[in-house]
Amino acid sequence: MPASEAKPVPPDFSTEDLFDVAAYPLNKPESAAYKDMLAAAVEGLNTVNCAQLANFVRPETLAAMQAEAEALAPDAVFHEASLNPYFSQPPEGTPADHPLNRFSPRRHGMVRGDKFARGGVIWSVFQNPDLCRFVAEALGYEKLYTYRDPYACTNVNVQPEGCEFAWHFDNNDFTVSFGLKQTEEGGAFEYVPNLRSREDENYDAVKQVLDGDRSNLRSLKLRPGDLQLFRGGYTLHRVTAPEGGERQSLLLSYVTDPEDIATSDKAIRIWGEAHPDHYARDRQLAEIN
Ligand SMILES: O=C(O)CCC(=O)C(=O)O
Ligand SMILES: [Fe+2]
Repeated sequence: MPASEAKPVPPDFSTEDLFDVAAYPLNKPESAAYKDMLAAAVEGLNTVNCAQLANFVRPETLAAMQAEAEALAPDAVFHEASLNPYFSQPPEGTPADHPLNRFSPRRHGMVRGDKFARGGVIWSVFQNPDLCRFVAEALGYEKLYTYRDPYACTNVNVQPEGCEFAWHFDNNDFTVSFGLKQTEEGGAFEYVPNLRSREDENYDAVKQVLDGDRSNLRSLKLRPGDLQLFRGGYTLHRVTAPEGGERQSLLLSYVTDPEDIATSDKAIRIWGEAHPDHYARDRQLAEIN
């Protein structure tokens, strides 16, 4: 259907408004089709720590999400740093070619969670209870809650042309992302599943990947409207530099503890400032301790 004939997204943004429920029946959790969708996601997560659900968002909704993200991208907080895959500092005496000593530049922007209009589509996607339940079921959690941190709850990651998001392991257990904007060349999500475990850092294998070994590497392109569930804690991954434009992804954060929120120190480290809710958290923690 040409864009001019696209139906406008109704203002209440139900599950049916937001997502392609014919292909992904989020609204019918008792149906066989839902169970098939869930089984496919669980299979991806259990085998390669990643599940991609292509064209998850309805086209009209995607256009509205892209417009919101595009309008807010100039407000993104830009981060520029030289980081190793662990976001750590190596102990003294670490050999130069050791993964702990392999620093790469990273430059990207993050649109803060409080910037999104509460009646808008991006916020509605984040707050959608059917999506939250599906994410929890796919990742094997009894229940997840939308993260209440005012800045880190949901973000648009803006990756400028030519800027690689270099090899790393995530600090959080999992990420939920939607593609918003993609370039023809570059901007690929590359990952090597199960490279380290709780017991073994497996530095030799990490080093081989950093040195260019692509033998167990998987590469996917997160296209606008795709949903991706990813366990990044044990999966070395990167996003290659977008060519000929910028890449944007929407990151949604869910937590197991509904009270969870960053302290003011952490917020300032990430965002350059803190919100009154972060200071309230500091006071709450001081009372507990
Ligand atoms: O933009 C993405 O698809 C994910 C980037 C990433 O790896 C991260 O935010 O840790
Ligand atoms: Fe990551």
